[in-house]
Amino acid sequence: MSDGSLLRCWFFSGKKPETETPARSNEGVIRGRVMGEPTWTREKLRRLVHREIGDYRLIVVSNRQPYVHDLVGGELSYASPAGGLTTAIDPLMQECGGTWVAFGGGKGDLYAVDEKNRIQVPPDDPSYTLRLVWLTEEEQQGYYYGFSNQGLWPLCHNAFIEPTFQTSDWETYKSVNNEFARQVLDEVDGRPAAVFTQDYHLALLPRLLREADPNIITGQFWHIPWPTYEIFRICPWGDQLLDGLLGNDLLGFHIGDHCDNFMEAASRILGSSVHDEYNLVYQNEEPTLVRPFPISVDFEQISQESRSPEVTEEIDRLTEEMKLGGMIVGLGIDRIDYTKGIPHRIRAIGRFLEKYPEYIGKVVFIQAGVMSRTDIDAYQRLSDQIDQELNNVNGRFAHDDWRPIVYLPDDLPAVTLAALRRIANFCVVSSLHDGMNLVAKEYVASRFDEDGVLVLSPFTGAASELTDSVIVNPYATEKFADAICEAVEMPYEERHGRMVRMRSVVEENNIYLWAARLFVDLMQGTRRSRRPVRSF
Ligand code: GDG
Repeated sequence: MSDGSLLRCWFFSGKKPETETPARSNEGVIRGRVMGEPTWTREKLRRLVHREIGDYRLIVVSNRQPYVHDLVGGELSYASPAGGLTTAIDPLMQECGGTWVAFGGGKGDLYAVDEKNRIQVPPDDPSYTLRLVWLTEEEQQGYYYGFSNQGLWPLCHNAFIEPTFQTSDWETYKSVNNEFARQVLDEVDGRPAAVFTQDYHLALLPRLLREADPNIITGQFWHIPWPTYEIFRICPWGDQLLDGLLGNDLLGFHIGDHCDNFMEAASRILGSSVHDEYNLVYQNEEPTLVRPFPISVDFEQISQESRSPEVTEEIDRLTEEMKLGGMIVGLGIDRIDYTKGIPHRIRAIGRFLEKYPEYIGKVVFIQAGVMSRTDIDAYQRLSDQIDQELNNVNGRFAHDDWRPIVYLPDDLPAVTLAALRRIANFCVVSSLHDGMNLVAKEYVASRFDEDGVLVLSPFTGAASELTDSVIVNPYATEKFADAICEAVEMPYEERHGRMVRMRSVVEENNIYLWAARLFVDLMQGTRRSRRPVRSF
């Protein structure tokens, strides 16, 4: 069976569990698995891409670049920004080659690129081209901080932060999307190309590309949820966003609910024809295939790195410095964002200690996470709120040199994050709403020892797959406190059984399977179906 036909055998319902504590079974996720087939690897993906891509060039476009250059004292250095997008797409590009077009936001970027604004990356072992787009301060404010992150981000997440829609931000968003289109078209240069756009910053790009060059194959992955029609319709320019996205041959979301919400919005706002048995939306008589592709992590790499001597040394260092010896350790790792439910988590830990005082002095919760979007008021308010909740819980329970919660709001190196994942007896992901959440999958992938408990919000895409986690509503503080207690007290046999099953899910549904499914649908499904169809 060829890789392509094997992929088409896959079916992923993508539906969220209907109850808070779904049946502990992975059947829905691993349905379609062909027993005995090896899991997807970089090498297998590379072969698939080379076979499918033919003469087409692969171009990835995103706001954020995977390697940001800094300039300190005349010295250039680089770092990979924290965030799910880089984690997911960089390994894919490393295998496939091609060009990644992104905003050059680093202080050292201008010095790192050549005269065509290109640089080969990864810096220590180059395998693909990064082409940078320059934006003025004003453009960044309007397009990134404004329309994308104060409009679309809260619009798409049920976190009860009101979206703000400013006409000037929208105008800037449009002009920046045009600038990205100009740069991508320059990169394509009339040759056959498949352009794979990432996320909500570039919703207008596919339509602009299709209008300029109808031969370009266009695909996009929307990394965040798509809201219900009732919520989406408050966006004053929703029709234009939908039309922009329907310039794609293929549009991917993490789960089926988000696809359904998108198709409903297209039908009710634009009057597009929706053929939902085939997940097709027709706009201007041209089809867009709308499908769930649950994103994942490089299971094998994370699992391997987790066993490395560097990680073991780091575990020793952290255990000594943070006095973790003999403690039950809990862990949270997040980009500090109001969608991640961090204050809710801290409150639940406080309630857990109140309800189960026998754990005072015995449990330490480490909250790691990098600050993001600090220029936006809602993020500053979140930071204050986290400080308040922390002071409250630590103030009430700390004694001698023990504190229940240790907060590390830094961009921690990968080795430290890996060590924390191995130290942690349990990991808490309490998002109020999250497209997928890679932290949950990274925790599972790290636990080669097949131990550890994942406490997971049902409002993450990951909850559809990781049904062996302890699933708990982050708003239900009482139940959340009990879930923490359940994680702390879970017997080894049960922890082990659950972790083995979750590892098998993440190992199967890894980042390479995600990329392979997307790629096959992009190159085969859509190229053939790009025929005008009048009506159903
Ligand atoms: C969006 C969607 C979707 C976290 N703190 C540090 C750090 N991280 C890394 C984690 C993980 C990544 O950042 C966060 O990924 P998430 O998936 O949790 O979240 P978003 O950034 O919101 O990503 C999300 C994702 O896109 C992919 O489609 O899953 O739903 O919102 O890899 O480990 N990394 C470093 N230092 C930190 O302090 N280096």
